[in-house]
Amino acid sequence: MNRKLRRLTLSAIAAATLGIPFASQMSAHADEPLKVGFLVKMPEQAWFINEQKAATALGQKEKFSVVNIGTPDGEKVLSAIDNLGAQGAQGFVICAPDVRLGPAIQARAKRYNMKFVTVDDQLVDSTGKPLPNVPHLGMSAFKIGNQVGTAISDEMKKRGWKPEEVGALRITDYELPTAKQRTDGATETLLANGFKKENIFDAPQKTTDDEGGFNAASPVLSQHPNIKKWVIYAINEETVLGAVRATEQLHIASADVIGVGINGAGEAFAEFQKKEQTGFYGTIAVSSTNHGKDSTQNLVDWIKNGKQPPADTQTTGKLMVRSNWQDVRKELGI
Ligand code: FCA
Repeated sequence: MNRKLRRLTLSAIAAATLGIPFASQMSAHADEPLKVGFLVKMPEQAWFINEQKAATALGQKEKFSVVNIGTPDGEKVLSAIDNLGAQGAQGFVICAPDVRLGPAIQARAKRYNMKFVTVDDQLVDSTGKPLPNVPHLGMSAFKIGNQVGTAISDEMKKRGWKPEEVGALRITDYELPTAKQRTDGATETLLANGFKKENIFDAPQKTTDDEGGFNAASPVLSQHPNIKKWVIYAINEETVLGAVRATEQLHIASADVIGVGINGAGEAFAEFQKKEQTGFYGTIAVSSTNHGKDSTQNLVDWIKNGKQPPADTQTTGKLMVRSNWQDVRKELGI
């Protein structure tokens, strides 16, 4: 057989394999150890690196393998599921790049008879409601937002700032429910502590990372040169750090900025280790280790023992600042 023809035949076999019924496909991998996927929307973000690391470590301990995949867009998500299906994986944990991919992800998982659970960002159906029957593990977003608001209010009081002289940069992502809940929680607490509603300025972000924070913050800060003191909050610390960089570029003194993030991962640690305190005051740290480990454990128990995971697990956080970051890190096992 010439080489070209042989390649064609091989790809025809591969195509046919994908089409064969689940039962025979499963049995073809029946004697192999359990394999699951861990798919994340931003594989370069410290939070997600740590989640995947924790999933892999659990697999090593409990003798199953974890395939870590970065899936920054919808097409990559679907091809990752195809890829896992072809490898005989029996399920996956996912933090999707867009929660509206819910029905598409569900349909594709069904094709390979795979179970899946969501972590961090809960998938929604076509009406925007949480996708039913998909177990989820994520932050108690609103409450953690409240903690952000408390941290900012306390620090404002400590610095003796008067509410009328302070602006809030609220970086928003209203298409992602967990993001909206987090910023809504922070806003609620700020207002309850006397923050002026008319001094809160929205800065919608396109991506939930540093760049997204920087790009969202810059024009809003420039539009309000009369405001000399700023507080900053958002879905996560990466976004807040991006916004803090924007204040630095506009020469706003770090003593006049109180940025509080959420996550407690590598970038915050690096910021706390800088010689001088920046406008990044702190972050509500949540255990990414537990998010990775527990979501994977839920999935594996479901596959192995048919034990349906809890529908919605909500985790808590703790304020991490320059003076306590190492202790909190240890405490949360991050
Ligand atoms: C979202 C954010 C991440 C992290 C996670 C728990 O996915 O984008 O940075 O906060 O929730």
